[in-house]
Amino acid sequence: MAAKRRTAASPDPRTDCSREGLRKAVLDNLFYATGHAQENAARGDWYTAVAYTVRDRMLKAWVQGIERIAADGDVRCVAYLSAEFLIGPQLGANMLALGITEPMREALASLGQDLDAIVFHEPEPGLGNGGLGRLAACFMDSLATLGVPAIGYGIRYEFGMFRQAIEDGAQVELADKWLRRPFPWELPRGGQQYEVRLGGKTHMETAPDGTLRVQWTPAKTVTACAHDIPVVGHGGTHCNLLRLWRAEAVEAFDFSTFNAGEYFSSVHDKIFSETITKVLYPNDDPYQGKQLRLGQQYLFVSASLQDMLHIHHSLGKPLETFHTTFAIQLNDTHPAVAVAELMRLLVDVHGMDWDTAWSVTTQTFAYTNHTLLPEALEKWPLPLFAEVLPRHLEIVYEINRRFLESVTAAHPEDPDLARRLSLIDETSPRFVRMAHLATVGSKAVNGVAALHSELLKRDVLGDLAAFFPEKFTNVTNGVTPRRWLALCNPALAACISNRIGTRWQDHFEEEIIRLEEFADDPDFQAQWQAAKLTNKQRLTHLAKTILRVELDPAALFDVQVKRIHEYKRQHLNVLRVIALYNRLRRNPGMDFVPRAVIFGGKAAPAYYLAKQIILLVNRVAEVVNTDPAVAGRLRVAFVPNFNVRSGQVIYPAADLSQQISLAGKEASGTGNMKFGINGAVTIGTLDGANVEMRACVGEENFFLFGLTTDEVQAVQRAGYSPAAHLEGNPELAEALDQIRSGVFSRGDAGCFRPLVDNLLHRDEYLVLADFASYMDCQDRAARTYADPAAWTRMSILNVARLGMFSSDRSIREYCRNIWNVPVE
Ligand code: GPQ
Repeated sequence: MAAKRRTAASPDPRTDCSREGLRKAVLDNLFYATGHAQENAARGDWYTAVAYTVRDRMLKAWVQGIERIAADGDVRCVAYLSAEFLIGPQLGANMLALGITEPMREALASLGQDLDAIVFHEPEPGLGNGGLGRLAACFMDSLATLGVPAIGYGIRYEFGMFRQAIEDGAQVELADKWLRRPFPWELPRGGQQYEVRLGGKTHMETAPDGTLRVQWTPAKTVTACAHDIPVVGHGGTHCNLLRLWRAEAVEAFDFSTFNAGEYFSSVHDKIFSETITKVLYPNDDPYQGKQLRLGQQYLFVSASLQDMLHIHHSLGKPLETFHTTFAIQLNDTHPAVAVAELMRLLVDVHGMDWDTAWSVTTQTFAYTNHTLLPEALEKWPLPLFAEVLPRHLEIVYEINRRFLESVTAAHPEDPDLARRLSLIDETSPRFVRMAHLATVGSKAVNGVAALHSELLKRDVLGDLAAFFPEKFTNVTNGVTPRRWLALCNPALAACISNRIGTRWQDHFEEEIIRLEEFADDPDFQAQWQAAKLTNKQRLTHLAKTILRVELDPAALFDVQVKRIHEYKRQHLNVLRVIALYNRLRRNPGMDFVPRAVIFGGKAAPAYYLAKQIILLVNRVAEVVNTDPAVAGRLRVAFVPNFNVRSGQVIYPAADLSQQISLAGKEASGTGNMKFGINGAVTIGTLDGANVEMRACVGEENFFLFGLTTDEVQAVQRAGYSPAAHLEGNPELAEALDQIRSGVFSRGDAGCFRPLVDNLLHRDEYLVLADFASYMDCQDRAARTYADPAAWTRMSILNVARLGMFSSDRSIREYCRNIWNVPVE
């Protein structure tokens, strides 16, 4: 009663969301959390004060969320295991979820501060490479919004994705010290620490009850320490948890060596331990067999499973029912060692018999595959695996022995099948096949777009799919409409909400389709165009300040931002820019729709050809942007350090979205969806989720080009000859010749030789084969753009019809078809 009276009289200063309440709280935090008076506070201090103010308003839901997971054993909790969570800046998204953006803006304005500048100040936690890590973040947002209890388990890298600088046109990698200032969104959890063992040997020992048990004597033990980040759902009522592990030495010093005066070697172990979570491996698709990487994977998997067992135990439920407490999703094979680790914990540590443990394990896990590139399937050399995880290799062998027995029994007619399905690749050198371990240990396996899931079953995991047909399924990716429309595109969001209200933010699929009826409404079209123009001006400003490139907001903004990879074919895009440039030079008076061609993306530091592509884009930009013959009608810009933050400016400004990977190579793509829901029209191949997007928006609202997957396979079977495509295509021959002869390398004829030779003699991703069709399609796009009403209609219909690409829809499908978790 007393508490109630107090609330009515004076609201709790930690939860008050009124303008005045926020103003007071920000000032309070500014003084007590940063130690600065208002007059002396720098932008970073204001950021910290605002962040703490917002965090305070999340804590109640956060504590309730954790309690719900720890106390309610009846609802299965989703554990999303991922080596990457590319969560992006937190402040803006959290204010949006709580619905306090506008009162906070006013509160800060009354203090002479600009909210947007403060939001922009936040360092980005770059804890992921690209699509896979960002998908995990979108899924966490949707889980919280749908009120599904979930924990995201991952790694707290001290150095996230490198910062990309462009020096003289080339990529330079700089360390990303994102923790230079304390990260206000995390809470270190001293109580959640687990020991993780590495290396050493195993032997048999007789347990007190007389049974034989395997004992693992590790070479090293490290401590995994939890750092929790809240993930608040839209509306602010439900909050989940991202739990990231940091490695620490068990003992900071080895006191015996320390006492002997060996100061440096005594610190050695501490350094080794902390190295494990020091840095994110910056590769997106192809795997790299590095020992430290296996150590990272095992550390976060082991700590997460120990944590889940601890939670399960505290609910008082028997161990055999572990799978009723948790549904564990393996985000690609990076956490697949979890299958062996759960078996070890159940059998070796808790004394469960093998069959029961296997039944629990295979009811607990599900596995998502994210690639069609065979070279990207993770496989660990046996000697390396044995050195880091000797006990797990024995467990993998035992799983495999039993599995292959069942294979041979079921298919005596196919004596080679066991070799193909085995968890061990027996070719020399021998490997552990992580995708096989994940599949055998899971009750469901899914691809991330309809085409991808079909190709997985047909090709990449064909034998496994034939053996376990009931396990294989599809869940098409999605993106959160909160961050990727409401937050990043306030202009378009307002335009949409003025017509259909704001319910689309958390009921995207149901509501956004209502825009369809306004597609031809001239008023609505005018508002739509005005919003796009605002966003193009925002990007123009960014390009001017960081690149000193002048873009014309009236030009067609034609954008390709994503990791740089040959299969994504940024070089196809550059070849077309060169061809357009040549047309303009030859015929300056031609009718030409002005274009701003914008690129962005990071190359893996060791990926030579990808780095050549970045250099080529920048060298072409240098020539095109300074040629008076072009007179600004064609501009090229490479935006450095593409990340979530810059994506939030780039996606909303695009007119045309380039999704031009070779058919059959991109598992899904999610940038395609982010562009689409921001009103860009797609030019693309029938690859990944493009196929479903085109089906949704209608073929007349999508610019399609290129070979289909089946045609690609036919071309490759027949023996592909790239040079043959030069003959009928002088524009293509000219462009390649110019690159080779030094037109775009300041006269240095050798500069792009590796790239050009590769295209002429190998061209694994059929760039030359698709060039002509791409050029034609680009011409069609330009002609359509010249008719603003027709283009705007397409743009509106794209947004209206892309409702299914909300990650809320993906998460509902996971809940119903894979996790068996109730969802609205
Ligand atoms: N993807 Cl295997 C990554 O970002 N990293 C990886 O290691 C692998 C896949 C991407 C994939 O290339 C895209 O097509 C998907 O849209 C994305 O994962 C999310 O599923």
